Amino acid sequence: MNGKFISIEGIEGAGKSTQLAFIERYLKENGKQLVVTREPGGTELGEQIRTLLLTPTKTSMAVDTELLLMFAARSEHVAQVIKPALENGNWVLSDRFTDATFAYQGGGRGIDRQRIADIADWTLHGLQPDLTLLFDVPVEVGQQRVLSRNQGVDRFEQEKVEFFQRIRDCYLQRAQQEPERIKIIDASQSIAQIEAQLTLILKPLL
Ligand code: Z5A
Repeated sequence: MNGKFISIEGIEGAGKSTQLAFIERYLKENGKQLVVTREPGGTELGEQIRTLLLTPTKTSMAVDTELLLMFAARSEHVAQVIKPALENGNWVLSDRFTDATFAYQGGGRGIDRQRIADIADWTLHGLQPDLTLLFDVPVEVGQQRVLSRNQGVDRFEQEKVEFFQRIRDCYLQRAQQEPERIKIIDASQSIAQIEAQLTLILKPLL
């Protein structure tokens, strides 16, 4: 595998989608063959699972169902998209990967981290990003940005501030535990300042 695998993470409204376009442009301008993808999703089946996961429902979804659906979509994503791309020497840029499961289903929903790690070992066989860009903003800032976007809210966006606070804490804790892989971006800054931070991190990888 010669290509690099980059994931981007953060709470809602952190600016991942906005900066994904910048990262894509930057890497392509620097000659990288890049596959841009997302989770949950990235494959036909994965996008169907995404709809199940994000569509608000009248009854609540059991937390284990949510966890297993995330990994079902990811398993398909790895087999159909990520592994083949890396094996062909391409780079992969994924809007979210397994850190999101530790943050949302672990931190947010309270599922035991070891259980998540066990499923990750079973389904991913050690695959993890070479680099994870963690877009970090205070929860209130992220929520304000989502509100000002003026779109409908998905099943996760219906959750309370405390849920997102636990997710942010979990992401930051993981970044502390794995500082070589997970780089924190101060995403409360302006778009231009964030692009400058990203360039500093990405340049040495080229
Ligand atoms: N999920 C999970 O639970 N477990 C898992 O394992 C995985 C996922 C893989 C997928 O949603 C949901 O699935 C997610 C976690 C869960 N749920 N939540 N919440 P997603 O990743 O597709 O969507 P999202 O996280 O909700 O993304 P988002 O709301 O689109 O946020 P974003 O991409 O980080 O933000 P954005 O769209 O780039 O920016 C939001 C607005 O702010 C927009 O109007 C921008 O113009 C504006 N913006 C962006 N940057 C700035 C700056 N720097 N200043 C000012 N304004 C800005």
